[in-house]
Amino acid sequence: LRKPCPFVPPFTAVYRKQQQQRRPLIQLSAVSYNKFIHFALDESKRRTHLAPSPLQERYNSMVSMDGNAELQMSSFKATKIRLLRSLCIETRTMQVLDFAVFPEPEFDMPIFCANFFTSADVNIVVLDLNPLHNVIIEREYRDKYYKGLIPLGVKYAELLPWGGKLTSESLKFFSPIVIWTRFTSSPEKYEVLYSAFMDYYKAWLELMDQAVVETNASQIKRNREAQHRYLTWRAEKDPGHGVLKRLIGETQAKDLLVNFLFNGIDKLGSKSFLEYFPEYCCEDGTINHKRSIIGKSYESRPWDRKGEFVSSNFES
Ligand code: BLA
Repeated sequence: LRKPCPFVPPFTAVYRKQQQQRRPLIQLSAVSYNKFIHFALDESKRRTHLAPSPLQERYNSMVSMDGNAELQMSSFKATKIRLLRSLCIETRTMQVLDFAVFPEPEFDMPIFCANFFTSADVNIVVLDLNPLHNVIIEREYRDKYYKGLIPLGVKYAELLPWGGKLTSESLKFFSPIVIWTRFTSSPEKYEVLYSAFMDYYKAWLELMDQAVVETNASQIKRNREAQHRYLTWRAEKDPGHGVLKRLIGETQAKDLLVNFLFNGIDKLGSKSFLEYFPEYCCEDGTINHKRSIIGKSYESRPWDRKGEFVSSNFES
């Protein structure tokens, strides 16, 4: 296996030398998402006790079928955290981060979500505190978690502009402060992304600190079902599925999605994908393989600077 590209941060002597000599930087070598994971783990450990997840034993590192990619996985749990897990993929031409934190069902706080895909010419980024409940309809829920974070969202919406049309169904899983963006690699963008990641993660940890345990059984049930629906959606329709399939084959990709990345599908609920999303049902009763039934929409950011959903932007 080829060693992963060494990370060359902008403050190192190597980086400065490259700049001075005006040699073109191989942009990908400047991108490593390990630094993001280290930050998140260190910061989490300052706030809570992270215990290893039982998943760690089975999901730690893998090499792709062609031997060119390394997949690194880690997972933890904590008092309020059902599962904190990360997947980092490094190849000569691609870097991927999939980092998420799922709360225990006794808490209705958002799910932390960082999905970054970097290839030689493009970065595809989703960074969000994915709401557990519908923020377009449930204003109370929206205000509870996002009201204080709108200025943070506005700041980064300017630095990392809206990435254009996307699978319409995805928007229901996003919050008013979602960062959905695409850009070509540069050290500057990488630093902006790192600072956004740090700020969003610190904001999420703050929500975790303040989250009060729910004791009402029907509310807990509602939280559990909402998280189950989210996991069911992502395990079936995640845009990363194709890449994972190419790297490790369909069987292992499906295993990784269902049992590691979106772990909990078999424990948090029993409803099927088609029960949650019946519009995906084909005539023969199977799941439509299309990623989207509605199609792509939302050319521009459908949330205004006050965090209000601007539905007039909807075009399907
Ligand atoms: C593209 N990834 C995308 C897009 C989104 C996301 C919105 C744009 C395409 C689209 O409209 O769907 C991410 N979508 C999300 C997230 C949620 C969602 C986070 O609904 C959460 C609810 N992306 C990854 C991983 C890989 C990856 C792990 O997160 C690879 C292993 C790859 N994402 C990837 C690729 C594309 C993409 C290759 C472009 C191809 C495509 O558009 O399908």
